[in-house]
Amino acid sequence: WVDYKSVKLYTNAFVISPDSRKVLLGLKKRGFGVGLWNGFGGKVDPEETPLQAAIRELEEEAGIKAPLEQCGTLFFAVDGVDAAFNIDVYRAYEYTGTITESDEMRPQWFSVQDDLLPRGHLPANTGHAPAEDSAELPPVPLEQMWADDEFWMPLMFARRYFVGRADFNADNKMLKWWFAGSPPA
Ligand code: 6OG
Repeated sequence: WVDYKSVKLYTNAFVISPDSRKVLLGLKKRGFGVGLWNGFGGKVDPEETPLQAAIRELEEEAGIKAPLEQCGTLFFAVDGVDAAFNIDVYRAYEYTGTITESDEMRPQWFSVQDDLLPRGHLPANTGHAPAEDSAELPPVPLEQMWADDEFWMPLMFARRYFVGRADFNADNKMLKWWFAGSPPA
């Protein structure tokens, strides 16, 4: 495993349709992870909690407010980088406001392909119906996302809680990883 000197707190937030068939992602337009699709998030500032940071970053980057709940914690270490990433992952099944592109992120809805969904039943659709038919949307672009995402996203879409770690070399290639989730509901 990659060694590191310190840990920095980050957030990453996903808005998901209640049937888990659609997810809102953002294309990172600058900085770390540029050109990759991801949830909305960033560094936790010293005076705020991770939940406050998650709500702030979602609003700054996508222009919307959502009742986020934490659904996972991820740990990433990159060879040659002193500070490892502790990323609290949040999800919400509803939002208010108008989804808006920002300097940092271009938001877009994707349809969640069957590979990322649990077999059999998903939890009942208790919220709003999806705004559009997910069949018309492109699938989640795993080939243009961090390599860890395909391992924990199925746990998130199944409404399970998850933890895990992934270590990367200096070229951002994922070297070693483990992920675990709470039992299926
Ligand atoms: P800013 O640079 O925008 O925060 N992030 C990662 N997400 C995934 N899925 N995998 C990784 O593997 C990641 N490393 C960082 C956390 C960076 C944003 O990118 C996420 C933040 O939401 C290495 O402030």
